[in-house]
Amino acid sequence: MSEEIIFYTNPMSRGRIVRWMLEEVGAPYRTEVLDYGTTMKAPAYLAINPMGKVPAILHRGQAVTECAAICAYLADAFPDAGLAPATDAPERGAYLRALFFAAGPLEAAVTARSVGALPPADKAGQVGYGSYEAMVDGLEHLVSRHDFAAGDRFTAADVYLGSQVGWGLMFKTLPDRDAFKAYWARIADRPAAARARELDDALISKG
Ligand SMILES: N[C@@H](CCC(=O)N[C@@H](CS)C(=O)NCC(=O)O)C(=O)O
Repeated sequence: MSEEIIFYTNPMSRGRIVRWMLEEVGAPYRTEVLDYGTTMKAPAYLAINPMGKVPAILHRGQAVTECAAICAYLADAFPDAGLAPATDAPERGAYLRALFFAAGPLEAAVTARSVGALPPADKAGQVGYGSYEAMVDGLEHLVSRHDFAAGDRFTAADVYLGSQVGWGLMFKTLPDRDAFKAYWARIADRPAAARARELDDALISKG
C-alpha cells in the first residue's frame, strides 16, 4: 500500500477542486496530467476510472473518483488538517448535507441548464433538484446560515461547495446573489486556494 498520493487531473477540469483540497491538506502528492480524449481514455487510466474522467486519486492502493468523494476522503485520511467535523460533532450533518447537495442537486441543475436540458416545470416532483430556481434558493439557504457550509469553521465541504459557487459566479451559471458573493469572498483567497490556482494556471501556460 503506497502512502504516496497520485493525483490524476487536467488543469482545465474539475481537478482544480481536488488540487485545492490537496493543498489544504498539505500532504505530498504527485500530479499526472491527462489529456482529453487520449490518455484520459487509455487503458492504463480506465483501470483507475472506467469513465475516463478526471479527477481521480490513488492512495493506499485505492482509487477514489468524484470530486466530492475525494474531498471527503482526503479530509478523513488526513485528520490533522482539521477539515472534517468528527462523526459525532453537531456540524457533521451540515457538512454532509453541503457535500451531497453540491454533488447532487447543484451539479445536476447547473449542468442541465448549461446544456439546455432543464426539465419541464410539471416534472419538478420527479427531478432531484426540483427546478433550477428551487436549487438556487436551497443553495442560498446553505451558504447563508453560517460563515461556512458546516458552521463557523472552514471544512472540505467549503472546498467543494465553494468551488461550485465560485465557478457559478465566474461563468454566470449561478445568479450573482449577495449571499453567494459574500460566501465566495470568505473562502476564495485562502493560501491553499491561491497555491492551487497558481499550480494549475502554470500547467495551462506550459501547454
Ligand atoms: N462527477 C465527476 C465529473 C468528472 C468530469 O466530468 N470531468 C470532466 C472534466 S471537468 C472530464 O473528465 N471530461 C472528460 C470526458 O468525459 O471525456 C466529478 O465530480 O469528479
